[in-house]
Amino acid sequence: RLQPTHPIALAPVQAPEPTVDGFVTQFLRNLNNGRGVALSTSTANDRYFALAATVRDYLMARWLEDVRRQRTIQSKGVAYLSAEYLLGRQLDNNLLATGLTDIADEALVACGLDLDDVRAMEVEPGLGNGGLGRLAACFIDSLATLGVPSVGYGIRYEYGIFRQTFVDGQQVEQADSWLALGSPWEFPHPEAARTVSFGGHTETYDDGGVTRTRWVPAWNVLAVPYNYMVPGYHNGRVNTLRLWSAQATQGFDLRVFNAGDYQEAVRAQTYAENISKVLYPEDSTPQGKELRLQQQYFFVAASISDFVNLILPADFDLANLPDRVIFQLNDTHPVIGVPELMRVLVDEKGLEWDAAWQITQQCFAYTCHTLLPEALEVWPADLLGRLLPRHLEIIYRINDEFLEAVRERFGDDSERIRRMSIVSPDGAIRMAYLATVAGSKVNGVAELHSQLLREKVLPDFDEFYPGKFTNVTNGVTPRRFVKLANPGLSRLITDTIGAGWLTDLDRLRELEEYADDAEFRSAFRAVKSANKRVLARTLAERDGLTVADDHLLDVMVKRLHEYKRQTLKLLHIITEYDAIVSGRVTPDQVTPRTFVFGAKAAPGYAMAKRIIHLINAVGSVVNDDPRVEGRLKVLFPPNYNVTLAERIVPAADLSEQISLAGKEASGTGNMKFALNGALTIGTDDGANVEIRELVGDDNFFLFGMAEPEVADLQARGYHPIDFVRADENLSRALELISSGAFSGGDASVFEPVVSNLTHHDPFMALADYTDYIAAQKRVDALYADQDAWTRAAILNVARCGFFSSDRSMRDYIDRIWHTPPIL
Ligand code: CJB
Repeated sequence: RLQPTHPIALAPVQAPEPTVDGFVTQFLRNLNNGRGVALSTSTANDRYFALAATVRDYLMARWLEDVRRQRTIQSKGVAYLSAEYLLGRQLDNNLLATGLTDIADEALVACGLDLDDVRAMEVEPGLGNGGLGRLAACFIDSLATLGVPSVGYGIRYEYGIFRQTFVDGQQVEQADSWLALGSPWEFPHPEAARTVSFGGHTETYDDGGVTRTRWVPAWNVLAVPYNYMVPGYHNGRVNTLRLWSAQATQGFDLRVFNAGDYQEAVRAQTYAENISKVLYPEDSTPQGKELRLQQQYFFVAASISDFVNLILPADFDLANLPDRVIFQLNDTHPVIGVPELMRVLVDEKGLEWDAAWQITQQCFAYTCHTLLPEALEVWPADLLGRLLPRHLEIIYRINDEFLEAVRERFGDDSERIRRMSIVSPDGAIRMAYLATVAGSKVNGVAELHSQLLREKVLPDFDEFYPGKFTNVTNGVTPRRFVKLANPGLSRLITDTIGAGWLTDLDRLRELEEYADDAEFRSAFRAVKSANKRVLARTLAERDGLTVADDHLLDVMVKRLHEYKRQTLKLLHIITEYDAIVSGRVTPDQVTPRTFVFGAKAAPGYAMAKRIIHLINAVGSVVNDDPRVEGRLKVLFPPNYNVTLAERIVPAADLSEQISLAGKEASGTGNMKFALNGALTIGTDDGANVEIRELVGDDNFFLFGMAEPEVADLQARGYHPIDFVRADENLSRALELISSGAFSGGDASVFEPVVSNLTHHDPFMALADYTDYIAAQKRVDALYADQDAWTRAAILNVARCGFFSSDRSMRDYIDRIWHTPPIL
């Protein structure tokens, strides 16, 4: 215990003065002392770092206090385990949280600088692939805003999601070296590194008459924590995100180096550091790669060790662990944490197996984010056994005892045992089953998804564990996706219903009555137009693209995946184009539309990459065809990311959420668009169902088969060619692609896409085509009546407050975590 005597050391940490003078002083101090440069000689990067440091300085006192207090109170908190956090830029978010945006703006002007120029220096940390990683980022924002004690645990990938470029319309991936100029938001703590072990074997030994097992690993790496502040909105709360970076236990081998074998000297170091080198760019399709399992165990083992050995007091009675923490498993990626906690409790802390299992079952909960069977992770037993031999033994024992309990309940039903076994018939470990057996709760991410999860994916488990399954519908943070992304709309809302809605998003309901107010409607439309101009500027600067004025902005941004059906969108565009060039309609008969795509394809997903190529190919033909008279435009800015989403979402008129029913677990882009006043054209899938229920059928363009119809058609036998024959527009659109119209006459280029659709069409795009086109006609009709359209858009905003991630967090707290806010 420290015994300081100086009064300053005794006082709480002081934040700088929240005034322009205070800000300027701190900023210059950071520039001079932190960067070692004068204002006059500083670079843009120096200024960005100094500004970030200044914002940090304002947050620091609260952060230190919140950490100190939680150490003292030791109240129950959330340890959110996620392999991905797709954070987006930090500067504006942190300025917003502290309420310092205007002061910072003025302070920089007073220094002869422009906040926008400094802003532009920030590189977003792309430490996630898509929805799952972005959800984790929204959740930690909401936890801080609600004042819930929580730590986000994850991996500090040296390279995040790849940077996408297009070369001749085809995706080319480049490494995302987001750390090249350093990161001003992180605090490394090498002294708090945890050792994480791999390989080797297990052995039993006699411990005073008791036979125990221990793991004798073959190699270790160090997990070095990097802490990030997670500030709540205007509540003074600052939580922590702790990302682990892999480091060799020893640096290079000096002996080997001196002998001249430089590569060999750093081999072990390189091997260790590869663990946190790069984010796997697969979305919804886990790769059975050894390095990926290493990553998963690496961050989970470090996190559990951090919590158990560093955060808990030394004399903590581990029987009480469930009163102190809930480890939330964000999909199956961290599920290896289950046998790890068992190993720690039994092998390291000496607890009896049964007691440890009791504790473990209360300390985990599992969120499933998918229904695609190929996305449920399984690990071959030999791989797992080679890398984590003790964990494999523990998994086998968990499985044996679980199956014994199943037998007790249902008798020796070998079919059921085979279905429910954590170990599959071919010896692979089903991580979703392990998570379900170990978790106190299992949740899906939207009502429909949770229902299908229970009924179709894990029905045996639902029967065996009544009450274990629950739903928490996803949400998005209104701070980033309304306030920061759409300042115009935010101002209009505050001017209309007053402040306070940003942390109480249900209050948006108060806007409903203004849907019929002509003045409000025109203000609302003006905001949308202004947002389109901002987007136009962004795309011009970023990609040299031009956005026409007065077009309906029709947007589909999300990962490229066949189940999401970007091809269906493309077929609509081609149909519109074909109608004009074939002379069936004149250009002035079509609604002027700009179609915006944003999508990355997993580098190994050949079909997805072909579809990207096709979108670009269709775009260049449509955009350059004078017969279209500019009434149809296709824009596909490369490298869609959080920063670009913040520009696209507020500008959109129409949100495309057109996955095959039963495939999109939830979607969260759908929520962001609706909250920003875009209307949705969508299937009855994921959270679309709940959006439509809330906004009303009149304010949502529903089309396509519902999930039971999909299942029906599948059962009857799906023949896409029948749908081609039944709809001339569809056959013409496909024919146009096949003819080489979008590939300079070379019919072979997109042949695989067309033949896949006409012969297989695993996600039934062709079956939903006719209804989709009909729904697009309803879009055109409503858009022609701007008052009616705007009314519907306003009602979307007013009725979507439910989709705040603050509500999601409250649901998790009530249904799963039982971790009250500590304010
Ligand atoms: N999701 O982003 C991913 N990656 C996966 O591996 C599995 C699912 C998405 O998670 C989001 C957050 O829950 C969902 O909204 C989305 O539907 C799902 O595809």
